[in-house]
Amino acid sequence: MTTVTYTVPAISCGHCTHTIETEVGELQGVQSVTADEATKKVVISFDDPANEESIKALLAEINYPAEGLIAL
Ligand SMILES: [Cu+2]
Repeated sequence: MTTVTYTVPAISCGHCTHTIETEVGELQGVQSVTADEATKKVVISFDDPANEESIKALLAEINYPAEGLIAL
């Protein structure tokens, strides 16, 4: 399993974190998603077939683009 942390500047309230957790959580292969309103960080753990490209593409699609990779 791979865990990544992204900064998502568009997070502004609890609805944002809920949307991200729900949408990314539905992606096949994603094991867990934790979005934090205060730090605007999203921690995602995933296995195949999910990958960073598909996760970032989904975040962009739901209007919460990831700013960068913080840690592998
Ligand atoms: Cu919000």
